[in-house]
Amino acid sequence: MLNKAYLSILKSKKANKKLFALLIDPDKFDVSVLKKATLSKVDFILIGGSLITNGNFEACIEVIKKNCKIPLLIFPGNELQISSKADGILLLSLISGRNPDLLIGKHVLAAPLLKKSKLEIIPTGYMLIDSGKQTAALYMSNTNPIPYSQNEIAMSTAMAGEQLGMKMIYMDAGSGAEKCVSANMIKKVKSVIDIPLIIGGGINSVQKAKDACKAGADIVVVGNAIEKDSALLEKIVKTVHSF
Ligand code: 1GP
Repeated sequence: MLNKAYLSILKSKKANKKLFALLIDPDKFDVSVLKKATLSKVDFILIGGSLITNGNFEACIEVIKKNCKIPLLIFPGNELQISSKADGILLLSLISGRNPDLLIGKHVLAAPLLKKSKLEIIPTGYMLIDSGKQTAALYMSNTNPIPYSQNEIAMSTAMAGEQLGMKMIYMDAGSGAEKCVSANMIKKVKSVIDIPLIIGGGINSVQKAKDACKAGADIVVVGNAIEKDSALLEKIVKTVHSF
């Protein structure tokens, strides 16, 4: 297990270079996005979903690996979403919630498989932030999110994640969120951790990507908005990279 992806993230963070990750939901995968992702210089592709119904996770990974060279990291919705064909996995522990299965239970089930795989494992403290509506991630995880304006709770949770040895913190308002994680919360969390900070959920415009970067995101994740309008991809990546 090499730390290639994580080392490149650390290197970018040190150089103050923001990164962009495109989230692909296997249920809504359109192969044409891969060419656009390569041309736009997307830094990472994340693959996964809270619930996959039609899409074939494994087949989707094969198609991505065959058609582009962008590092592919699994963003697992559950323990079934593991494949050695990807480059790595964000090993998420849902530290904003109090569901033991998502803090450690599923990890125990997945551990032997992960051990056998050659996947780069990046332990990631995953925090769901309230966005004003019930998201798939919230419902499926059976947890409460951190309230939208409770910056202190978010700060303490992120600090605890870092102290527990997580390599990154991912603050997520949930796919298609109406309200993104607030700039204020991003700024506050950023001020108390040294590990890379990933921000996602509801980023559907250049301005929102800019706001997340300005507030302190090291990596910006967009999924939904690109599924709806792939022309946005180039503009958002350019904005993130120009920071
Ligand atoms: C969801 O953070 C990701 O877990 C991306 O959210 O699909 O709203 O871009 P969007």
